[in-house]
Amino acid sequence: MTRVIHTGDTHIGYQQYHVPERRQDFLAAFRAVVRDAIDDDVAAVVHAGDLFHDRRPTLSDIMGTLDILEELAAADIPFLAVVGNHEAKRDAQWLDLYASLGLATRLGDEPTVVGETAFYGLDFVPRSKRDDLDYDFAPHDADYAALVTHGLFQPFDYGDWEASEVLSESSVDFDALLLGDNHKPGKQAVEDAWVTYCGSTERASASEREDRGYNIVSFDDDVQITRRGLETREFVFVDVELDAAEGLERVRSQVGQYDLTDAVVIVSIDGDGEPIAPASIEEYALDHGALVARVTDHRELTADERETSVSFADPDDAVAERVRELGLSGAARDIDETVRASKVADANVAETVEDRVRELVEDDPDALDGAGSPAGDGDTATPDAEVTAANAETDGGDTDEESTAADPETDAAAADPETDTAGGSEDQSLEEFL
Ligand SMILES: [Mn+2]
Repeated sequence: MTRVIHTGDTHIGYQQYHVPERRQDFLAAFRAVVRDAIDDDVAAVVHAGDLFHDRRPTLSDIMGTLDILEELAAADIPFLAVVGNHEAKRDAQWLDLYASLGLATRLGDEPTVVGETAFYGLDFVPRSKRDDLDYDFAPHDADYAALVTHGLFQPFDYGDWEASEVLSESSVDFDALLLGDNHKPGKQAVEDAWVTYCGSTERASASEREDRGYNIVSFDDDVQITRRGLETREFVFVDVELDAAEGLERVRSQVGQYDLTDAVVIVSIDGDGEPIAPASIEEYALDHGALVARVTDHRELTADERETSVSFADPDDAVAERVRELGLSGAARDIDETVRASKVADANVAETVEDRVRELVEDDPDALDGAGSPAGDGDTATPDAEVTAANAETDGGDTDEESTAADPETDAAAADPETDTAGGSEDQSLEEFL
């Protein structure tokens, strides 16, 4: 029997909502997983990509991660990992740095055998490169085999690649696909194998409402996958449906029913009622101890936008999907975020953006190139719906999310396939954002 932790989408370095506490949270979640692995004495920690939120993590995030991996190594538990779309660099990967220090194994087409199981890896593959894959994995003589990879696979939501294709094309018979990229956990049986997402370990978007955690995978006669939860930052979701005569007081009293201490408070207003300044709710939440508060007033949408936007269960999901299609570079999203950041006063936005662009281009002349697959080809959402999703975000969306891609100028500059002159996309395969 071989029992491992399957985790991924850790997104270390993500300073969500522009607060340092959130940045710490993402690192802390990784530490919690590793400590569980040590307490539980599992055979390995298998990481399915997006250890880092972007391909240029800060030194403190690199060091923090190093500390955690050292703890794991001291307990003699191997860390087996692949590279996700967020963190992928052109040539060497951060993972190689940890591997060179003996703290990680970068999985590939040769088996890494732990206990009775052979683990293989496939880094995130942009859509444009998938036809070139040979699915040629070296043989093994272990009892079980698992492939670890990062991408959006059918039969799960947003899947743009069939898990069954990977399983049937591969030269090795896999008992399990251990996946990252979709932050929502799940498992399904496909072609006699288990295909499973472990989910993210901290909420990288307000659409990730469910509790966070990771998978425990046991290879023993058959493959068994169970979930274990993680203690993460409290998120308080308040959805208020207002009647015609209701307004601010009603929303406040709804929000006031929760313990907001140190929480991220996400308020969503719908229905009728009086106009409400989101800032007044946000202030109220902060006064009651919230770390961050964000208010989305869906009533601001026009009738047309409402009609189309109902095709999405959650505007965050729709925007996330759209951003993936756009293939915005990390730099473009970074600038977009600066423009929307509540902490940058409007008067300073132009200067801040100019500084940021200069920094980015000095650092990497290709920083503003789009990433990979051109928008729109063969995708599921209709163009109308995409546009509406973007508008919805502009009008009332959770504008602090990294996924806000609604600014038309940003879109045009970053999404135009012609600007992608790099000839490939693995250098910044930030197809994003799941
Ligand atoms: Mn991710």
